[in-house]
Amino acid sequence: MNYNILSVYFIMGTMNCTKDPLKILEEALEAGITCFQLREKGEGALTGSVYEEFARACQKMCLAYQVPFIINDDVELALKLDADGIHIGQEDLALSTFRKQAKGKIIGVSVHNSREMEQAILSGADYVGIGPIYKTQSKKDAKPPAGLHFLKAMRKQCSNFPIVGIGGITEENASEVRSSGADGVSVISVICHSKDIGQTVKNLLLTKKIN
Ligand code: TZP
Ligand code: ICP
Ligand code: MG
Repeated sequence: MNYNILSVYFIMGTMNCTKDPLKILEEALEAGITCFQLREKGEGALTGSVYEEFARACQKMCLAYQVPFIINDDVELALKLDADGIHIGQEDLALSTFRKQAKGKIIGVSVHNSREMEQAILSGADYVGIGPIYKTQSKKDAKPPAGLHFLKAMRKQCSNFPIVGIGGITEENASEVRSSGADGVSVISVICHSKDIGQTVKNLLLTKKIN
């Protein structure tokens, strides 16, 4: 996997949106997001055929912009739609099982400690998501913010492995996340709730590792 796709990694589900979700996705794609994850999860999440149709609409849009389309948790749908990848948590299906079913797909895993990090790599993950770095409103059951310390430690432990930071990341703090070892920043609310999505995405794309 080319880790440049992690640079500005947008995650969204309909429950994160206060205006048309597909309009939000289109504005974000137009402005240059490098990856998209559909995370239809929590209160008010779509289900059944409405969910599948929404996923297909997101996928079609990502394809038009040649941006990878990743599905959160739902391995079955990812295989059915032939998504570009899947992001799974520790409580989801065993990664090594899915790895065999999903040749060529991008697999991301959320990790919260050194052992999970090692296990994800051994099981064939393509990248890991580390967070929440800062306080987040977007995940009800989020663990307490880990700050930059854990991210720095994981970068030290695995010098080349693709890492994306997540949780409370904004245009203001994205540089320090990159400087702490993340190859990319993963965001929900800063894009979903932006008054000017194009500008927000551009600002995130401009954030750089300092020194
Ligand atoms: N996992 C850890 S934090 C988080 C997820 C899915 C939510 C990130 O959302 P936001 O709005 O960018 O803090
Ligand atoms: N990291 C990423 C990239 N996506 C997620 N859904 C998550 C952590 C929990
Ligand atoms: Mg999960």
